[in-house]
This record gives sequence, C-alpha cells and structure tokens, in this order.
Amino acid sequence: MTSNNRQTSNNSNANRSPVNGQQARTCQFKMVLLGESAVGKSSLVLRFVRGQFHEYQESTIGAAFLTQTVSVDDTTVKLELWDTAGQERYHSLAPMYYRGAQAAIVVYDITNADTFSRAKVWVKELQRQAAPNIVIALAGNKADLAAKRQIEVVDAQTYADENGLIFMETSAKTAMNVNDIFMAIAKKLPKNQDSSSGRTGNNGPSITVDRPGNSRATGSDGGCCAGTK
Ligand SMILES: Nc1nc2c(ncn2[C@@H]2O[C@H](COP(=O)(O)OP(=O)(O)OP(=O)(O)O)[C@@H](O)[C@H]2O)c(=O)[nH]1
Ligand SMILES: [Mg+2]
Repeated sequence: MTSNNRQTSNNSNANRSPVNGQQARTCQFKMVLLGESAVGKSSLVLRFVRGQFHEYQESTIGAAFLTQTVSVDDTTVKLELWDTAGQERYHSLAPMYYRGAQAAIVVYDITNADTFSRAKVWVKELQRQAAPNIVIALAGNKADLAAKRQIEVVDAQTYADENGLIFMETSAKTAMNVNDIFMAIAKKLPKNQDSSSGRTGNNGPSITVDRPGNSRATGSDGGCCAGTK
C-alpha cells in the first residue's frame, strides 16, 4: 500500500469489444490471496501474471494489487488480484481485502505444517465472514521441495474435499500448476449474471500497489459479466 499508481483505462466500450465480429462477454472478479508469511503468495501471483520467479522475493507490506486477464470459453475474465501480507501484524487488515471478493486462494507451504494449520484458520474465517458463494482454492505451494514435505497430498486433498475447496499443489518456482489453479477458479466463477459494474481496464497484465477501497470489483453476490454475444 505504498503508492496509488494503478494502471487502468476507463474505456467504457471495453466490455463490448468485438471479437471476430461478435460482442465478447467480459467478466471481472476480485480475488484475494491469503496465507502465512513466506508461503509464496506473491511468488504465485508473479508467476501467474509475469511468468517470473525471484529466489529472494521481498515480504509484502500491506498488500499488492495486480491484474491478469484470461479467456474462459467465450468469456474474457479479468481477475483483480489482492496479494495480502502474511506477517502477523497485517492480519487485522485481511477483511478489507476479502470483503466483496468472489474468489480466494489460501496458500500453505508443503514443507511447513504450521502454515497448513494457518491455512485452515483462513478457510474457516472466509467461510464465516466472506461472501457465501466465494470460490475458495487451497494451494500447497513449494511442491518442488517435496523431499522436505510435512503435509501429505492425501491429507490436504481430504481436507479440501470436506470443505468444498479446489485443491492443487503448486510451485511458483517451477510454475507447476500455477496457471492451472487460477484457471480452475476462473472456470468456476459465475459468468452468466449481468451487472452494471463490469468495468474492464487494459487487457495486459499490470502490477501496481493500491488500497483495497480503490478496487472497483463487483459486490459479493456473484457474477459480474457485462456484454454478451
Ligand atoms: N522452492 C520454492 N521457493 C518458493 C516458492 N514460492 C516462493 N518461494 C520462496 O519463498 C519465499 C517467500 O515467498 P513470497 O512469495 O515472498 O511469500 P509470501 O507468502 O508472499 O510472503 P509475505 O509477503 O511475507 O506474506 C521467497 O524466498 C520465494 O522465493 C516455490 O514454489 N518453491
Ligand atoms: Mg508476499
């Protein structure tokens, strides 16, 4: 939350840009990443948005805001990604970021059992406090460090199944399952409800830091499509 230089375009026609002579449907969703510090939230987002990985990724201060646009069938899905800070002193800020979010990725580090316990606490908090229809994914990150694993896949999968979560082990380092987990969420998001707030910005990835109040993501009641074929 150190600057306010978010790159957006207010092109009101962007929701209905013609694709192959037809009107494309554009949806926009707010997604939040939660989890203990150093589990790899920022690394997952940077891998997804920029295709990069940094061995010495700096710990996030406050939160970072990024966007990425993907295609799901005939729909352009713009994801507004709030990458929260995992350090204890920022935990009280989390509700600002998950409020109104249509999706969340709760991240743990497969080599650290404490982070899995913390992930479960985040899931519980989302189930109680976030939008009732929020799509939640559980990411067991650092899968490239399987030799140091403390959490077995079957245990995480069982927990995810019991709680209706998408689950994948990921590696921001090798890129394993990174696009896949974001795409699995994007596919599960509702895209058939019209909303007047289906604003869209530039289509390319952008990375900025911002305040959550500036997000124009839609409300907590589901779809945010604008423009239909
Ligand atoms: N081996 C390995 N290291 C990773 C992976 N993902 C992240 N890391 C490393 O783990 C450290 C922490 O990653 P971050 O992305 O900063 O973690 P974070 O969850 O954003 O941490 P906070 O911002 O403090 O909440 C960095 O040194 C990363 O390089 C991964 O998949 N594999
Ligand atoms: Mg971070």
